[in-house]
Amino acid sequence: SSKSTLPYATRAKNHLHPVARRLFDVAEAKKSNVIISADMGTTEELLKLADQLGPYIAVFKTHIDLLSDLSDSTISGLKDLAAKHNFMIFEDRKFIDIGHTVQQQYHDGALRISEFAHVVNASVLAGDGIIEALEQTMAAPNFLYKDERAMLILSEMTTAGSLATGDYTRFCIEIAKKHKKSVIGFVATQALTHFRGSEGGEDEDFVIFTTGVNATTKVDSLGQQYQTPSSAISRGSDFIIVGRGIYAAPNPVAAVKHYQKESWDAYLARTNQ
Ligand code: 6AU
Repeated sequence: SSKSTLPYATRAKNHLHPVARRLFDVAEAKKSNVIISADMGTTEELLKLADQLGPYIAVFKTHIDLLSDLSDSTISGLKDLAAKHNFMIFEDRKFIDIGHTVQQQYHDGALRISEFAHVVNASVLAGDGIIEALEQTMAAPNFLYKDERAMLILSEMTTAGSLATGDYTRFCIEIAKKHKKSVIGFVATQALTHFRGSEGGEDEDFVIFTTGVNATTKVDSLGQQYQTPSSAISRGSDFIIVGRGIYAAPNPVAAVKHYQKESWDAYLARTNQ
């Protein structure tokens, strides 16, 4: 974001979207800009991780369809832990279908995403109809979580050979600018301010979530590519997303504290605090 040199507290005060304000408030309150990517296979493992790491993270990221035993207790357990530890929930569903289908995938359905996820992400491969469809559901008069839901556009990907680059990414920025009622930012590897025309007005402040972050590893065996926490933050990321770097570490709590410190220090340096 072009606002990346400002403290989260300032951005929280000025942001037009309540979900972005809350994200920045949580980050300040917990001194954490870490998102755990909780790619667990069972409810027990998922909730255990949320309880263990909850104090050190700003956001808990789920792939809810990885769970072999998704039930009411998964959803209620997650919501209870989010309240207990003051973290937000990001369902990494990567919506990509036609508007009519994504509305059904988002709201109700087997995964009940709208009930638990403050933030979701969407691909705009099919154009901006997908954003309009999700925005319509989020803003519906009878929607229970109005003003508590938002989305990110998946504007770059971390895998080798990704096609989400250049003009595609620029198109994502254009769409985000047109949908500030529901789009609060991007999943991207860096701030997107190097794109011409990306600098918006005074009121524009896109939040950057950056995945592909690992303090010690460069790649995995399936095309994933990593940068370090301090590299991500210094390139303009606002929140780092870490999966295996934390949950697969010998001691996940020690690991999350390490990532929290490295990325918070990088944020303080970037904002001259
Ligand atoms: O840290 P890892 O590699 O264990 O996990 C990275 C997590 C996974 C991916 O599905 C997700 O981040 N991800 C995404 C997201 C968040 O949208 C986009 C992307 O380009 N690369 C990526 O790894 O849960």
